[in-house]
Amino acid sequence: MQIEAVELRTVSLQLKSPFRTSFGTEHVKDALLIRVAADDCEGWGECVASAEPLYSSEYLAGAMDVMRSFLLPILFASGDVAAADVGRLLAPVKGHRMAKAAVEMAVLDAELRRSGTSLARRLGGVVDRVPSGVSVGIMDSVPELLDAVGDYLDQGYVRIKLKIQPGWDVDAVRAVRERFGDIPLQVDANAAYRLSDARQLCRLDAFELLLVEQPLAEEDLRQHAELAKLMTTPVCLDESIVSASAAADAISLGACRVINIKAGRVGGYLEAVRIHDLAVASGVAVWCGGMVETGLGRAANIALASLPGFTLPGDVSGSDRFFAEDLTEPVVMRGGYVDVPTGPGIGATPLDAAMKRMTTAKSTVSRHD
Ligand code: OSB
Ligand code: MG
Repeated sequence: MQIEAVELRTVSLQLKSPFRTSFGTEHVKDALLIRVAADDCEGWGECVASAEPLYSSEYLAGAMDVMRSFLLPILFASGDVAAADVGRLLAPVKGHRMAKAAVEMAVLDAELRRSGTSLARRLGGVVDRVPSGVSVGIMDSVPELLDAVGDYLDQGYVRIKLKIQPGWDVDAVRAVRERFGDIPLQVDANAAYRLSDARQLCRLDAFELLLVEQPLAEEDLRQHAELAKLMTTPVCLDESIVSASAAADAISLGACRVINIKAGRVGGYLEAVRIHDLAVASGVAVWCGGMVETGLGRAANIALASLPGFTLPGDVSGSDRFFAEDLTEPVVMRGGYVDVPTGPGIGATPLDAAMKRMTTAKSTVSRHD
């Protein structure tokens, strides 16, 4: 397709409750959305960069700038563009994978809407619903945590992930195990530990967790491999896996037995599928991560999670896990599952009224600007 115009839009969604991780506390979700328009189709992308560069080096205003200054001019100059070409066309620009992923997602959505194909079908999905896990933030107290976990279990979530950090780890996990027994349980440290904390991390081995996610820093592949030798709990990587190449390195180093795949972090849904394929071929389990996406990114993540290698429940919760109101029809979790969208493209579209209310800024870049 020949892209004629691109709309960049920031939206702000109120969170139902603050979401606290080892790197900060979010009260609102600020997202960057991109809409590409060609003469016979349009498509939506969502950029997972946060307002501040605390999870990774990318951040929302930076993503918007790199799109406007570098990524979109390349697409406009490229004439007829297919989604499968976007990664290669944007490769001369180093890094900025979250921005690139959003651009590719929008082109992919447009292409699939035009052909009437769902994203799940295009990526190779094999199921029509996927099990739904929930990520539970750090709380002020253990009783508060137990209330939150109890509520999610009552709603039907099939797997609980606890955010941890030094000072909020073994006691929190023990309390959840004692209250709720043998539930599928895992933890996510968002790089809050160092290899010298190995003794404390090994204390988690007593609780038969499914995995410990990203205990050490993004760059510390070798140190994750050292830690993995010391722990019986499987080490899972999130932040460290920025590409299929990084995944191949991590696997061959023995740095992880499990990978959290987030399309935004790795430069797009097509690279996400390559990591899935590589992991399956290597006997590494994968699951679909989340970045508190709106209904757009949430729908696309569920499509990705329908591929056969996603053998562990993902952070693919219902919209109401985070938002009282989403900007699309909400993703609904029922009986522990969310349905894989079947409509053309990502299978979700913004609702005009909600979108209008939630928009904080909007601009358009055209081929002829
Ligand atoms: O590390 O998985 C993470 C949310 C924002 C940034 C990083 C992470 C998260 C989550 C997933 O834990 C939350 C979700 O979208 O369900
Ligand atoms: Mg994580």
